[in-house]
Amino acid sequence: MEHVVQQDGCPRVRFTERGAVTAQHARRVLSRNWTGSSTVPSHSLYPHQWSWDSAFIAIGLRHLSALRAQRELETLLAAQWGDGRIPHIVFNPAIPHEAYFPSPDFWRSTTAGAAAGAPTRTETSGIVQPPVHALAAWLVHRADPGASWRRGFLPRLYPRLAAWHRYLTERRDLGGHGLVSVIHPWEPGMDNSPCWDGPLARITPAAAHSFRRADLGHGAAIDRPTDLDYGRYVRLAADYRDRGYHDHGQAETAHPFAVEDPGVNSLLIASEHALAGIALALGRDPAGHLDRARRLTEALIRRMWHPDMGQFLCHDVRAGAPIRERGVAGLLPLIVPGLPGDIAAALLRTATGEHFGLGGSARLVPSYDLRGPAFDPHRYWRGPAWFNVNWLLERGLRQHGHLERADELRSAALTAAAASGFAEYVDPYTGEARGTRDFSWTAALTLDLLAEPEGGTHR
Ligand code: 2M8
Repeated sequence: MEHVVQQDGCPRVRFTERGAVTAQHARRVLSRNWTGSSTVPSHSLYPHQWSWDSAFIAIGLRHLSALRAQRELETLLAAQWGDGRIPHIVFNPAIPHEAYFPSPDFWRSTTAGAAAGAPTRTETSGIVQPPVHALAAWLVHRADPGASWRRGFLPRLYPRLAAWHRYLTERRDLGGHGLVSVIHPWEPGMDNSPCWDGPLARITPAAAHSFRRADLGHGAAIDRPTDLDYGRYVRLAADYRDRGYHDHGQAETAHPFAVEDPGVNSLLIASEHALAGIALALGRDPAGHLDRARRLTEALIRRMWHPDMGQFLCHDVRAGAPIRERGVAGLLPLIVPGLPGDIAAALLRTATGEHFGLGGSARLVPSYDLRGPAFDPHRYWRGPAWFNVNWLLERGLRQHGHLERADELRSAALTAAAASGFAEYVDPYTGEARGTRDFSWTAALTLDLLAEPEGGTHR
């Protein structure tokens, strides 16, 4: 039997009976986390708007309300800086500063970011997160093209998304190889991944007494980054702020932490393809976007594909060497349209092998190598399985024709999301909930997976 979830006159989405119960729970989470113009990842741990969270949230919201999904992205993009960057946090002025660290008085975007074109009336952070936004905008549009055209959604978003991609490719090619670099471990979204341990070891941490963490008031210390990690995060962000959030470009960069990450670059490529779709829908020539996607894909393979490891590796720009750690970001190029079939097949072998356990020892794909020396099934991005990552892998597997694997992963993700109370992340072996609960992207991507026809090729 099928159930229909409908809101705000939006498209009718059909869920199976079992799915309908989960969908109702997910919808309730998203309603509670909605602030009127955007969605918080979690009221307790992350009480503002986050950049890539909002993109994933919009992808799920499109099944409930096209209007809310559009507004989610529009609110984020309204805080875009003049230089094109989309800040990783847009602060809600109604939330007290003590609720989250680092708060607006740390980032001081309206003053320190003035030369880079930070908004004058909205407080934001000054770093960025992975560019999932054009992909999200395209999926939101396609869920209800009528509602999108009526509100002029694509014509308004397109120039902003194009400027965002230009910022990344022109200002952030710090290695000079045609790829985007991240300059802070918060930028790739996988904050304390063991992949950053090497490059971070060169950073002198800020003194422990110079800042006060707010996260430990809401989350278990063993699930979170350490104080030493935080000291280094603070040092990097404060130094960037004190340089006016200026990006120097190319290898002689002043950035002490500069890493090319396969996750960030793959998401940019997928989003560049989405931007080509948007351009075409607007009657524009998509060639520039397709060309950029092709060049990025070539650079990604040339610079980060390691056949001996069967996966992509991060590249430490400052050290001039690959980072030989198996982070899950190294599997995310599966999301790249047109990735050569032999590379996609090798990625699948690695995903299903001893390091990531897909369809074997692990319930969901972990954030880091199950066999790695730093693996910890509970600590944040050092092992736990995350729902956005598993959603991306599911989509990538489907895209490359591995439909059975995709169906298995989809089913495992739905079971774990519902059983964990839409946890932020889970133990990859047991599915035990870790981090915060009622987490927005877990709920949103659950809705998206539920809306997908079993055995289908795309959503
Ligand atoms: C986590 O990161 C923030 C800093 O941006 C934090 O630890 O306070 C990460 O999981 C990141 O990927 C996510 O976007 C953010 C909000 O959910 O939380």
